[in-house]
Amino acid sequence: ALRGGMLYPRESASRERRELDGLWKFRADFSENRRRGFEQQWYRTPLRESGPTLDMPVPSSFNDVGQDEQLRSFVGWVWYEREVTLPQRWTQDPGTRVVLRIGSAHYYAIVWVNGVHVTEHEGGHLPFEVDISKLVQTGPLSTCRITIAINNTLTPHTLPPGTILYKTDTSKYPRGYFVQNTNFDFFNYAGLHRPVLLYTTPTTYIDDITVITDVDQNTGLVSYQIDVQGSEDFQLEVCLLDEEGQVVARDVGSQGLLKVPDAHLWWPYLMHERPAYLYSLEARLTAQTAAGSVSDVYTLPVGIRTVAVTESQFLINGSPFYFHGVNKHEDADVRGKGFDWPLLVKDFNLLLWLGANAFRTSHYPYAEEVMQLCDQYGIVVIDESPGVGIVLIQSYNNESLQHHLEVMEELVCRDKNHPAVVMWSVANEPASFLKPAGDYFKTLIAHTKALDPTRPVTYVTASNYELDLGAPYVDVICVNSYYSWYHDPGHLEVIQLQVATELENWHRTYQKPVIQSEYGADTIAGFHHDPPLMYTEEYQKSLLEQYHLALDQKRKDYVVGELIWNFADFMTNQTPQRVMGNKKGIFTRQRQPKHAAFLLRDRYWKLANETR
Ligand code: BDP
Repeated sequence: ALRGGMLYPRESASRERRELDGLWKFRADFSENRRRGFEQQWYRTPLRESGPTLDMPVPSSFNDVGQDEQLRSFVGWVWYEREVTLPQRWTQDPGTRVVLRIGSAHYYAIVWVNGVHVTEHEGGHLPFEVDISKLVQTGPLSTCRITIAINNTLTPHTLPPGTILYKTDTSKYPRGYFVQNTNFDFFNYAGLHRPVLLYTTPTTYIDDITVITDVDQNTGLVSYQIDVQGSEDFQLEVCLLDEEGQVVARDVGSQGLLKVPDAHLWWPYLMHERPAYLYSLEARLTAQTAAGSVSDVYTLPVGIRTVAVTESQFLINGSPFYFHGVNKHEDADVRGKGFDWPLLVKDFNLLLWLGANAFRTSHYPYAEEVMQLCDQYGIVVIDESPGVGIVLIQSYNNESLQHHLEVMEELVCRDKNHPAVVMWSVANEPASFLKPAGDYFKTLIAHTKALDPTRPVTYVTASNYELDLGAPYVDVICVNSYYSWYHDPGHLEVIQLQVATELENWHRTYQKPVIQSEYGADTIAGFHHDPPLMYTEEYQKSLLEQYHLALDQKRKDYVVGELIWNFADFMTNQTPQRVMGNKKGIFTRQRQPKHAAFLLRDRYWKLANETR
């Protein structure tokens, strides 16, 4: 649960940051009940004192860096530890606040500093942080030991949900044997997936900033609200700077409205000759404290744009926007879901090469650094929660709902200021035909809209349009379908009719814009056959072509987007349906194009030129 804001830690005249990426000490707790680490209090002394440790890179999943299959598929508690020496100005100055921030830890995390429990967090895809000043500012020590225990177990009430299946037949399985089941196909990678860092602020500090933008004729309107912690007696000065560094508007106080005449709007990639224009909102806090005057400075990138939805259109800055892009995963060889700069830049270069103007963060929030690049490049984002695989009736109870509401709070808090984010998706392919789904999604969507009244909310459905109980509450209908793959496999000739009928049914029933939010075919790079057969590059290409013919019939009316499943091949659980992962990528897992990538590239650039 959230206490306060979740501003991205940026350096400024008043703030420093210290990355803790690199090698950490690591141990998986293989004891039968997985609780030896707690019984023996592995956090009290250095981890090596209670047994052997491995070197573990951070950020990375722990699963694929080693040679041990037991560790690759481990379910339970793993322990990370790292020592850090802090500069004196952090440990000696009582006016400095030292914060430990963990970009993500999948799934449940407990954190100790020098053996003292400091925080816990549930959920694998959102950051959490804790003020550790008191611990590092007592005593002569300038070194501190950070211990993080992480449990990747998924239950019907986690997000995403899962089930632990105990296999009790001792003629077939060893005593205590269990497996983790999930209702999504991507591999449940775990560990410290995103940067871990320490940063400082003054003890009176800017805790949160919320920006909402609007446009009136040629004037950009930026209304802001700033939350301050640590003192009641303060002044705030706010400036908005353009890309040349010129101040274009200023105001004072915790709330205000900045007016920018002749504003450069934030436009999506390919929609304007100057897309993704970002202003900088510079907030300066001055406070009077017992120790004298303190100041804190924080700079937030701001894109001025509007988002709106009609019965048949998705509007950005009042112009119809057509999503032509991809669904992604955070996934790569060796590092699993670990954040990686070269991979991130490669993926963005591929998106630009494709002419993709959008993606959905299927099926969980992505790293903050990803969202920042979307703002900078003008790539539009449907920001999805980890609500994937909600199919069990138990997952519709109050415990699950409460957690889902909290996750939406954390997600909106983290991503609310990104101009690239144009819509929230609260779930993917839930069993939305189950009776409790109606109330569940009604509450969840209303809550999300209360948290952020400025963006539309959706979830992605694969239910039948007549049976879907949540669809009345969404702003945009997002539909996944796998015609000629899971349905009528091998029969490309039925796609056009089935896609056109389905899109039409959804729109006629709900009078809302529709996005084809997934479609695709598993394709093993290098497999060829003509006429096309399933799993060949020719089949993927033909399947896409058939979908495109149907989409072209409807996109002038109410279809507002198409997102291919998937950008790249990705790792899955081992099942008889998957050959070393899901192969529906238009790029391989190593980010090399299959034939279909060239087809999509032609199409996306053509679509871009039509709407420009
Ligand atoms: C869809 C899911 C997606 C899967 C895909 C598939 O939304 O996560 O990877 O099917 O089976 O239903 O390829």
